[in-house]
Amino acid sequence: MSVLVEISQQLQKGKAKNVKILVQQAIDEGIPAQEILEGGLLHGMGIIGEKFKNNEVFVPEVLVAARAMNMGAEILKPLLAEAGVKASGKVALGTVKGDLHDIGKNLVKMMMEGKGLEVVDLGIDVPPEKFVEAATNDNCQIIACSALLTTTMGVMQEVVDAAEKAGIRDKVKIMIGGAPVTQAFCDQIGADSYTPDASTAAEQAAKFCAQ
Ligand code: B1M
Repeated sequence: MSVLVEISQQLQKGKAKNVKILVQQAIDEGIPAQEILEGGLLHGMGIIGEKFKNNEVFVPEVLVAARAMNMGAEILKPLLAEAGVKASGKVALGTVKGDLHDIGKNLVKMMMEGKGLEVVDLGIDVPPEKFVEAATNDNCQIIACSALLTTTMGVMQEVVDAAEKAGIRDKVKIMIGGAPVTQAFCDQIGADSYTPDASTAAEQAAKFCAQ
């Protein structure tokens, strides 16, 4: 059995320790970090997601799988950091109010830091005013919002409105993403960028900061 299949299987079982060992093994075997992330960790998380949807697994199982995912990704962090010219800039990043999903947000953080950007991680369940406050106090060029629920996507509109109200809308770029988010939604709420995955988000953030 390939090590990537094993990573996926152990992640689905929530065996964080084994996932860490296997991720290290995959690195030692010379498998590229991006491949370990996609073919091992995200593959396993995808299967858990399907089972969750079909009521074959429940919140506790998903939580332990999520923990294993985060621990495995942490080992990949230095390797996912890209070589080459580094960007410089500051991003206020968080998962929007009402939403507790943080795996995608953590990946976005990892990729952005890999590009050399400084990330102010506001965590999960972040109200619109907190994004604006952080962007103002920490001089961030970008506000980056993640949402995984159709019921919390709307908070992104509130972030755009809060930035307008605080008079900082022309000073910050607002980036949005997460599974239910689309380009059409981005256009609709007047955000500056929708990106479908963490590495594209990091590339776009670096471009914004270079402007
Ligand atoms: Co939740 N959950 N969950 N969950 N959960 C989903 C999202 C769901 C699709 C499952 C399903 O039914 N199929 C569904 C949402 C349905 C909907 O709204 N349409 C759902 C639900 C319903 C719920 C609860 C309501 C369940 C309940 O309690 N009955 C509840 C809500 C809690 C809350 O937030 N208030 C809930 C709870 C949970 C757990 C706590 C158990 C756990 C989260 C643990 C954690 O995050 N620490 C959890 C998980 C893990 C999932 C699934 C299984 C996996 C999500 C994930 O981490 N994927 C998910 C099913 C699925 O997605 N297939 C599901 C891996 C991650 C890397 O992908 O976050 O999409 P993702 O990030 C991607 C891109 O979207 C993008 O980059 C990443 C890839 O590179 N991206 C950005 C993300 N943010 C970005 C920002 C950007 C740019 C790109 O720019 C700023």
